[in-house]
Amino acid sequence: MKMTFRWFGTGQDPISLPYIRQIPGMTGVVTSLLTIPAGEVWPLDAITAMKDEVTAAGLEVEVIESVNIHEDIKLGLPSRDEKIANYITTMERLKTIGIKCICYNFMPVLDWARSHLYYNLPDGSNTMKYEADFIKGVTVEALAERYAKDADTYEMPGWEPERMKTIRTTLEAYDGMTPDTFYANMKYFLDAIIPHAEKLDIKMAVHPDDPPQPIFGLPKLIISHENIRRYLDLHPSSHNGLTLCTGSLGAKRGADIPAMIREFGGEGRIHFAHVRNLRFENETDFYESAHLSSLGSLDMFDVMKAFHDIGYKGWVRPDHGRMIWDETIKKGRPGYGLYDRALGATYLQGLWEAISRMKG
Ligand SMILES: [Mn+2]
Repeated sequence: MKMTFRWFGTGQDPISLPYIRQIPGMTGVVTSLLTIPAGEVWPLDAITAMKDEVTAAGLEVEVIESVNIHEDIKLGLPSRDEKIANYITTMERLKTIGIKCICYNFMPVLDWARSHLYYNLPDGSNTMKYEADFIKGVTVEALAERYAKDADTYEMPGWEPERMKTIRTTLEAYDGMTPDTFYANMKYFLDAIIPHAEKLDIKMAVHPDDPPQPIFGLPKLIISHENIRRYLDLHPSSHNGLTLCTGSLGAKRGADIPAMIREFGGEGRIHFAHVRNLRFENETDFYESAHLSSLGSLDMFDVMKAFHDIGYKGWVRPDHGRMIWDETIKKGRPGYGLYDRALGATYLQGLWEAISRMKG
């Protein structure tokens, strides 16, 4: 595996590249151009400038998270062809700076959702939390407002004020959409882009829906073993793969994540991994705990063992972390402080080393 760290870009992330480089074992960053709206072609000069900046800091950039898919593609509107063509152009441009993997998601309208961005834990740290009843009782506008207030000057990916202006209409567009239609729209997209991904040798890695249950009446399809199987089968190719996110998939009670790693990873369909823990408070509610197995509901040893057993050579990053050691919003985006993620990265590498050594 290759250990990486998510970085939101200059002006978007208070954590500097030199700090990231000092995390033991860190090989590179996973990044994006947050200011380019979904559906538009990424400017080559901005792509090159990002690459130069990361390289100058002594880090690699091989994975992009994310190149977002325009809503017209998800909805299957006639205008999707133009957006898909733009997507392919962006892929071609990313190839010129050596990008090898693109993480994206097929979540309708909204990216991830949490009830709390800052939930206080007994040790004085705070973390993101999902409380199902809260989400049931809140409007999407009220939640967006809460994020905007809590996240200070940052725009939360997927919850940008610009996107919120038309949120009602977008939500309504999904009224009555059946899973079959949604899968057909996914297939249309994959059939169009995967041949280009193969030609460019860029591994496409879909991120599961987060949380793994319908919210605000929206369909959530990439949430389980069966769904992922169906998605990968829509266009069988080694370049149509998965971002295995333990936190997203693990938020569904009973999910057997090591089994997914062994099956999909064994077929060479896992290209990127987000490895983090979470702790259930009841059947549906959870908070994002520190990475250690003993502090969460997921067994990180079993997860890393499964990756090791399949000979995983792809990219891994620690995922969301708690905010600790006086980390305020000025020091990191919600879930994306420096310290807890750095601790997570070293812990995961410790597990990896132990598993390797024990196998001799
Ligand atoms: Mn994730």
